[in-house]
Amino acid sequence: MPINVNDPEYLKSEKNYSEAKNPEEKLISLNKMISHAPKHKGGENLRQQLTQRRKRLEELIEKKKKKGHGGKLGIKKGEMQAVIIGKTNSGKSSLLKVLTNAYPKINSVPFSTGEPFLGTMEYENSQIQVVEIPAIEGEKFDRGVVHTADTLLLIITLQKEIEEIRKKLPPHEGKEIIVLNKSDLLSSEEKRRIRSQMETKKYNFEIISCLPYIRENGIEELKKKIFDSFNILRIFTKEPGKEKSKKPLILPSGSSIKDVAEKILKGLSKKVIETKIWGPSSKFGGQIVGLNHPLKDLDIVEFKTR
Ligand SMILES: Nc1nc2c(ncn2[C@@H]2O[C@H](COP(=O)(O)OP(=O)(O)O)[C@@H](O)[C@H]2O)c(=O)[nH]1
Ligand SMILES: [Mg+2]
Repeated sequence: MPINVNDPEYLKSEKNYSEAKNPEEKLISLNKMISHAPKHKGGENLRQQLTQRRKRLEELIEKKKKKGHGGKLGIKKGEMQAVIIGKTNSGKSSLLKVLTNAYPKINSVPFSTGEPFLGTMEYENSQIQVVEIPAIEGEKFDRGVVHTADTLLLIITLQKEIEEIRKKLPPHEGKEIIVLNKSDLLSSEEKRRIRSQMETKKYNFEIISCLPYIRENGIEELKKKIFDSFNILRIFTKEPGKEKSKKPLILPSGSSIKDVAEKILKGLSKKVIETKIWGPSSKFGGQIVGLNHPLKDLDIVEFKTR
């Protein structure tokens, strides 16, 4: 019996899955479908079908790689990726530069960005990948990167550009953040008016300037919005009697102890005999919990294995 799923996130991913142009894009949407599939007993069949489909897709991608075609030289997607999308001269390269360690070309020649540029934004102990892609009006606008990104930064200088950009976007899973750039060219009165209009429209937005020496340029606020948009958990692990790991594991929100175990013990969560937890999801430090215990951001997990 097929069951009826009405989770909006699931339906959105299902639609994106059917519209995806290649196996790599399909896999990303399928993974989202799996994470939003009903967890109860009635959804068991569906979950099984989806994971079987995932296995076939992964095999297909593997085969394609071996044959050596389809492996379009490009960017290996990190766990948290934001893509900068906008018109020519809106300040895409400048934004990449202020957010990350990248040194893209910056000038006012139209369509100067012909290839994607990549930078890493360090934020709260995590690395976030930021990609600048060619302008939306040009031929090199890269729909593939937009389709798979976790977060879309729509960079504009005028509010009407929001709809112009949205019209050109392929189906995507990522959340949108609207970034109004060049605010240094606006008076405080104009800024206040724009802010209140964007608030009325319930946009997720930030008003910024990429110029150096502008005070209250909105960049720190934007970094926080980007980080918050990923919906992830940072989980530290430790071995009995030792310090916690320096770098956290990154897991989707809603993950449980079992997901951590699968990730670090490579599918051997059956080996775990006892789990202790410290941090936001624990009642007290060192609490013993089961594999289904739901995690919170910045938890520390210790496994005793056989
Ligand atoms: N006044 C002002 N100019 C900016 C700002 N950000 C970028 N620019 C200028 O806009 C032009 C285009 O910038 P660029 O980053 O190359 O835009 P791109 O074509 O979207 O990559 C350059 O002359 C930048 O110096 C800003 O916040 N304020
Ligand atoms: Mg550029």
